[in-house]
Amino acid sequence: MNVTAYVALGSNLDDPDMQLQRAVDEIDSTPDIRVTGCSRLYRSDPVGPEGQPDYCNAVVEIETALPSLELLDALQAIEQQHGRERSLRWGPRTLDLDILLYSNDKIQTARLTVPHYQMHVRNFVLCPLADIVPELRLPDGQALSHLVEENGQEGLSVIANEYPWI
Ligand code: ROI
Repeated sequence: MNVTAYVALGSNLDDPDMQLQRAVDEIDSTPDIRVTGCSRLYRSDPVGPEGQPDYCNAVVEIETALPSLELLDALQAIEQQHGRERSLRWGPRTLDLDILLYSNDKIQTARLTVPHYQMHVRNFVLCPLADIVPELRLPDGQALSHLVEENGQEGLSVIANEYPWI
């Protein structure tokens, strides 16, 4: 277990709190991945097409022995188990697992971009990440605390403090 990474969780279908709670347990049960930190649980206004339900969002810190693309495979397998269908761009989803950061790496491949390409403008990712590592700097040197301040808290509320959330 030699790499620290951060994974964002999001859901707005089929009991979102439960989707996220189960996903954390499944990530922790995956061989070569251990969950080492967990944010508070948030409710957030949907970004993207209007008329979809509110989201639940959270972030976990993991330690992993998996290379980044194998980690992506493992997370996508968990998404599939939750009935995730990749149909509508920015549409509602039962479970979204995004690799935000993988060590201090910058990764640019067809399947994976790390840091996540929109994390610096999404408060529903930045705030939960700051619950776990408030002092973090992104690979480009930007302070997470600065990004949190810049993006504010609009549309975001805490619905549970400690994991297990429900
Ligand atoms: N909006 C919110 N609030 N939370 C999400 O996790 C989320 N995920 C997405 C899109 C559709 C962009 N909007 C979201 O993928």
